Amino acid sequence: MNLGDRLRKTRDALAFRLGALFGSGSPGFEELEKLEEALLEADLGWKLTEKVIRDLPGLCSSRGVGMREGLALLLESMLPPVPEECRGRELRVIMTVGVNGSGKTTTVARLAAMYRNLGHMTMMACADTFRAAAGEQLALWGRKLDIPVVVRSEGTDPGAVAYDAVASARARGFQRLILDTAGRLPNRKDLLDELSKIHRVTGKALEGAPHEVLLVLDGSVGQNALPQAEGFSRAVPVTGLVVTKLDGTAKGGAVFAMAHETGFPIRYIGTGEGCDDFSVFDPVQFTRALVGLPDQGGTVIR
Ligand SMILES: Nc1nc2c(ncn2[C@@H]2O[C@H](COP(=O)(O)OP(=O)(O)OP(=O)(O)O)[C@@H](O)[C@H]2O)c(=O)[nH]1
Ligand SMILES: [Mg+2]
Repeated sequence: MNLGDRLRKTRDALAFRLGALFGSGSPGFEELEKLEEALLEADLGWKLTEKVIRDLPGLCSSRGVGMREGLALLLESMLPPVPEECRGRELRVIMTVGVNGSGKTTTVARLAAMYRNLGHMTMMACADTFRAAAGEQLALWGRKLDIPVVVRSEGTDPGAVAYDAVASARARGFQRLILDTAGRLPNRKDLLDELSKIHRVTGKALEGAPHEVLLVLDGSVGQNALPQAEGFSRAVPVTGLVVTKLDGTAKGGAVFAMAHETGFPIRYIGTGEGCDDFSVFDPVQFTRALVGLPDQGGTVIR
């Protein structure tokens, strides 16, 4: 299944509905009105939708492209650049944060599998000692993927788990440690303080760690992602976003609003429940898939 198919719901809402509009040449008033409606429905948000409607006609004529190409170019330009994946062999710690059920644990397993497949010695650690069965959930992924997992009993201080996991990864020569944390609401000061502490303690175990803090967002929350990003970045220095569950929503346009408004690059996307339903985010590929343009020479336009 290609990316366009996995993003089917949003793609259909945007591209399929607009199939008739996407002719060649500059869009007229009526076409723009219908486009506006479709973009709002895909949860692009008012601000970005307005920008598209304002800039699209000019862009189409100055670049000599059709509406579909022009829309792809405009949407791409709203995404912050994605940093290169670090290929270094020294230990890097990656921490996931987010609200309850956003897909953190699944993301930890997927990232661990990705790094292992890139040839890095990888381990996972469960700093969610709050939710019953959180450790078992990660341990299950560990057995399935054959990747070691650090798990401590429920109620253990999550900072202590993080510290021990980093110390153990260092001592055993691991190159990637992916840290899972408990789900929490971004308006709970006590829980955000706990997160700050996990972050701080990790840095004590290894200078510069965690090297990445990934905020995991459920793609279907749409515009509500913005207060989450604000809340979490008050507690920890978020370095990027992971947007999950994009298979189950027609609101994939929110991805652009999330990235544009927060300024955080989108690093990975989840498009299903399996370990493989996960991609490194590629702004061009994603945008083209959403508006129904072929990825590389294929025929996707509908
Ligand atoms: N359809 C779909 N489901 C997903 C995706 N990512 C995660 N899920 C599902 O979402 C549910 C919650 O995922 P978890 O990874 O346990 O979420 P979490 O953030 O760790 O949850 P807490 O630890 O309780 O806060 C599980 O049923 C996952 O299978 C995705 O990209 N698409
Ligand atoms: Mg979890």
